[in-house]
Order: sequence, then C-alpha cells, then structure tokens
Amino acid sequence: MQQSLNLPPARNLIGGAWHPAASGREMPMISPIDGQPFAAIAESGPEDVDGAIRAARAAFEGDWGHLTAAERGRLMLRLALRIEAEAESLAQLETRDNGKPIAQSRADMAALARYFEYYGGAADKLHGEVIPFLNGYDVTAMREPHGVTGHIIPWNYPVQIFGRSVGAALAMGNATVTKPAEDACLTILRLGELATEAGFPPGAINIVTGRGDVAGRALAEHPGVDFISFTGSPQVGQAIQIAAAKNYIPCTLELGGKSPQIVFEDADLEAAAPVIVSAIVQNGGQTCSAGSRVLIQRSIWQRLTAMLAERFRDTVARPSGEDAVLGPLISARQKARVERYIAEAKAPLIACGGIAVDAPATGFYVAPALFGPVDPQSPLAQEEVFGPVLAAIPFDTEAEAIAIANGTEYGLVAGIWTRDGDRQARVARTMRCGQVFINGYGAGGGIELPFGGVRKSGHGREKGFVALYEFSRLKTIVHRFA
Ligand code: TXE
Repeated sequence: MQQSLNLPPARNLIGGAWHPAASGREMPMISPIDGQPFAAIAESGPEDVDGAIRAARAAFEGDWGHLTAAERGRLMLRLALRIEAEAESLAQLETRDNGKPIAQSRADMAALARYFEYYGGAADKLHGEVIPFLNGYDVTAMREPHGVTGHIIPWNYPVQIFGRSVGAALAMGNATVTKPAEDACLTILRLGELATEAGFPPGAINIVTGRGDVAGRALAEHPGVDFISFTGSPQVGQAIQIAAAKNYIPCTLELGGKSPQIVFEDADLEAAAPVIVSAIVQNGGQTCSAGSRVLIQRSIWQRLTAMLAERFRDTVARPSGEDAVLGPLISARQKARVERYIAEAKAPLIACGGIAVDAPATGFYVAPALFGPVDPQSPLAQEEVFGPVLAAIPFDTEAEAIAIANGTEYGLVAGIWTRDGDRQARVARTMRCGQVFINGYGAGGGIELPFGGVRKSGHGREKGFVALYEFSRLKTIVHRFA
C-alpha cells in the first residue's frame, strides 16, 4: 500500500533542497480512514521557518525574481502538465492522507492543475496604467510583487487552497513559503517535488511542515514576510491579522462560514434537493462554503424536508471506494467536535444517514444528520460545525428569510432558490456575503470566480483574476520631462 502511494520524504523543501527539521523531530501522519499512522512529516520549528524565508528572499532577489512574467507563466504551465500526469497517484495519496472519497480527490487534482494553468496564463496579463496628470509629466502606476509571501493552509482542501493562493502569488512574481496543515499535507510535499522537476528555481516554492502554533506562528510573525494568505479558523485568523499588523503587512483571511440556502415556495424542488444535500455532505461538510443552513418557506416545509430526509437516509459514510460520496472526517478531534454538536442539538432530528459496516471502528466516521426546525439563534444555526450536519429553518416572508440568512457573524456564500426573477435580483443584493448562487450552489464556485467573505468569514478575495491584485501592490512612478 505504502509503496504505491509515492510518499514524500519527512522533510521540508527549502531553497530547492529537502531538509529534515533542524531539531530532527518528526510527527506521524494519521489516516482518517483507519486512525492509524502511515507516514511522517518534519516537525519544524522557528529556525526551519527562518531558513525558508531566507531562501525565498534569495530567490526573489535572484533567479526567480529576474524571470520575465512570460517565463514565470511558462514554468507554471509546465507544472500544470506535471500535475495532470501525476493526478491519479496524487489523488490516491490525498485520499489516504485526508480521507476524502477518491472522486473528490480526483476533482481536487483537476482543480489544482487548472489553477496553475489559469494563473500561469495570467502571469503576463495584468497591466499597469498611464494616468493623465500635469503637462510635462508621465505618470505610470505599475503592479509589483510583494516579495516573500507566506501561505498557511488548512487540511480540508490542501491542494486547491495551495493552487489558489500560491498559484496567484507565483504568477505575480512573489517567492513563497507554505506551511500546510499538520492533519493533511503530503500532497503539498509531493507538489514541491513536481515543481522542482518542472524547473522552478530553488527558493521560489518553499514548504515547511509542522504544528500550527509553532511553525505556523513563526511564519505569521516573521518580519521577513511581506504578505500572508491564511485559510483556517476565525480564532487563528485573528491572531494572523494581529501578527500582520505588528509587521505592517497586508493579509487575506478566509475563515469559513455558516452559509444559507434560501428556498422559496416557487422553487424547482427536484433541482434544489440534491444540490442542498451535496453542499453539506461534500468533503464531509468540512468545506468553508458548505451550505450548512437551509431556510425553507413554510408552505413547502413538509415536502422539501421529506425530499432531503430521503437523501440523508441514503448517505452512508464509508472508507473510500469508487462510488463513495462521504468519507471519514479529518481527525478524532473533528469527529468529537461534530458529535458534540449532534448530541447537544436542541432541535428534532429529521433524518440521519449511516456508517458502512466495513468502516474501521478506529476511523473517524460520522453519519450525516438533518435537524429541523432549528432555532435560528441556536448554536447549530450560528456556529460552524464543519461536519455533515444540516440545520433546516422555516420562514414565512422574504424579509424574514433575509434577516435569518444575514443573522450570523459569518458571511461567505449564500444560495437562493426561486423562479421569480425580481426576487432573485432583490435577494441576491441583500445577502451580506462574498458570493451568491441563484438556482444552484457551487460550494466555492469555479477557479475563475472571486471568492472570500465578510466579517468572521474573513476578508480579501482569492480565486479569479482579482486575486492577482491581492498578491501584488501598486507603485506610482511620476516622471517629469522637459
Ligand atoms: O483550524 P486552524 P483547525 C474551521 C472549522 C474547523 C475549525 C478548526 O470550523 O472546525 O476551524 O480547525 C495553522 N499560527 N476551519 O483547528 O487551527 C494550522 O497548522 C499560525 C475552516 O484545523 O485554524 C493549519 O495549517 N498558524 C477553514 C491552519 O492554521 C496556525 C479550514 C488551519 O488550522 C496557528 C479549516 C497559529 N497559532 C478550519 N494555529 C476554512 N476556511 O475552510 C494553527 N495554525
């Protein structure tokens, strides 16, 4: 099993070479499928992070920084092809490391290749401007890279989040240091190997593994970093923003959500029901943009909850197989967290799914659960569970639906289901969040679509062309001529 997985070394990628942690320490990687250790990673400390940041700075001031935008883009396209060629072995590794069903891992690898294709193609497309000013002056505003960018990445979509943030940063010419999550990071280490094979100069892509509160913290607080991209919990996001403020640098924060889907009585329920269920079951509900609340107009409450219940009962958590849709959760800690929300739910359980008989008892499986009617102010409707748990909430009027939808501290994504075109436009504009889907739900949407939140869901936009503005800064050059 292990040989066919193509395991990366328990080392950090620093300056183009693989180094063990300076302390020599390693930490085990546990597979969520059976709860057993199957690999190891370097348990890095501040000195390893410091080495990676120095290597990135040297690359930025050296070979990498001297490439033209077109040359950077070409390297990224070459990496996209390497990823495509290795997609199946990367997907197998991801499923073992993360537990997600193999179909989801394959989709993640396709998205990863697409990120490098998209941002590789965009590397030489972001132009500056010439600004009309006084006579005798040429004024240009040009985009330039920040320098060394830090990327702190969670375990739920390791390669997609690497693709969207490191991809955009590289396109703009930054040199990068990534600290992947200790719960799932092996595919990111493999990517480091593929990037070296694709010809990236040493130091353009550095990867340092280890604990968040040690290696992650060292990266966030290091004065040698010019920009931080963070995806993870609000608590850590706040610490990242404070660290960034202390160093006077910008950051993007993507911190999850409690995203609503509002279903009005005139909606196409046959189309809505499967999408609503998959938006909370996909990746075990461990998706920042999971549709974790469904707001249902009271006149269709019985009909739609019955349709959702049927699908929940049919959904079984299983060790990955070709047709699996729900796998284990990432860790014993995450399983305990989700089970606590289920046990403490004050609302009636409408339906739950199952756990397959061949799922190892030591794995981190949780059966999906549908609750309702849920009090919109209760923890189940206010807090991010990050598991396959859907809170159904009834409403009577459009105004009430909007108030409930916007009534949490989060604001990442919203879904609206109605055939009424005026209502579609009206409600979409009132949603306090970064992305709205009408008669569909894309769980984060495509690579081309700007993505990010408001308030506790974070700030800044990644994905799409606009991310290139985040990962670069503007310099105005005023040239007086005679
Ligand atoms: O997140 P953490 P956890 C939410 C979700 C989940 C909860 C906890 O609700 O249940 O957060 O998950 C690194 N300085 N999301 O504990 O701790 C860590 O190593 C610097 C939503 O896994 O925030 C990892 O690489 N870095 C989310 C990353 O931060 C630190 C995805 C995320 O870990 C650090 C994940 C520190 N002090 C969780 N402490 C989303 N937006 O999709 C940890 N890290």
